Amino acid sequence: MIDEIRRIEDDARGRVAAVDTVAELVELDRELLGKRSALTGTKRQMGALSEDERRELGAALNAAQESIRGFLAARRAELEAVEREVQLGAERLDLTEVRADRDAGHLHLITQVVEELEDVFVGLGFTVAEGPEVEDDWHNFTGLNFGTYHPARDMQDTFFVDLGAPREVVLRTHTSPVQMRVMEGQAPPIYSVVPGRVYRNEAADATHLAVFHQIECLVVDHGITFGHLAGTIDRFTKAFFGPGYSMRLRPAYFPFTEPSAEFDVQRPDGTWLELGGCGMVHPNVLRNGGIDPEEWSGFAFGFGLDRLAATRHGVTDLRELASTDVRFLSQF
Ligand code: FA5
Repeated sequence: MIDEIRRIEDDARGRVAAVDTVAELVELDRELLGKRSALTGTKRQMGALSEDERRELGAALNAAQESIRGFLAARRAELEAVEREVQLGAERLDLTEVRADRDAGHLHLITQVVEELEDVFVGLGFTVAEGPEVEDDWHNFTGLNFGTYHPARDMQDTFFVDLGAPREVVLRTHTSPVQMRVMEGQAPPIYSVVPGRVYRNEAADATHLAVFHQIECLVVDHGITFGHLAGTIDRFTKAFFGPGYSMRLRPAYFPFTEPSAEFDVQRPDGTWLELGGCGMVHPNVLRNGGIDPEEWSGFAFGFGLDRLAATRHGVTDLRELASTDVRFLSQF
């Protein structure tokens, strides 16, 4: 009978190896180890044997069962791996194909300009900060010294988010709220730049978009003056635009800076374009950010990145920057 068991085991090994699918293997499992299997049949004949013979045979039977289970499990693992490979192959999408000769994508002009400006400012010792695009009233307006009923709130047509109290949550209208967040998060000296997307409820035209980008700069340190502000903007304009461009500052009003100015750049054809606002950080804003205005002073500016990029690259209509036309995008 021991020989018979060995024969069953050998036979099982061959049959298991010959199976090609997991489904067939399940069938074979039942046939080899189930109630009607040859092994179970052998077990039934054990009653006629002596106790010693039964012990010997029992051990052989168990060993054979274990081996057959082992053959089945090993074959199952092999077949499952093959089936997985086949399935992955069938579902495969090749997203890696790069046609280096043409069709290769690249960063959008605005992203390129953001990265370039970050490099310039990081080189000057600034750190890059970020803030949320969905902002609360405090950071976007009130903390920046916009009085609740002050008409300056209407300088920026606001998209309100239907969340919380009425007019409490907004899509940020400028990157200036990140000034507040930076001041809340760290003590001076502060040298931060903040590029980001901003939103205003405006009709799009050649110089306006409803979703556009700004880069904000905030400096707070001992003894900062308007001279530092003007010098920084001048250096930046020359570095970014190169020869042929000049700049001017015009007196202006922003609730969060005092004095304030607007900053224009003159194109080589003599025309002027308003690029941004700037000024000395208002003492109320420093105080709201937890900074003592008796000890520290600072300047801030915020430029329109879309206008900056368009001006340098001779794009005459900002709406092109939001287009998906490859003929336009591939030029940069
Ligand atoms: C501001 O947004 C102030 N936060 C700037 C500032 C920062 C002042 C720090 C003082 C200190 P203003 O609304 O002027 O200011 O916008 C700044 C610049 O964003 C504009 O000069 C312009 O270049 C750009 N800009 C404004 N509106 C649009 C628009 N609809 N589309 C494209 N660019 C715009």
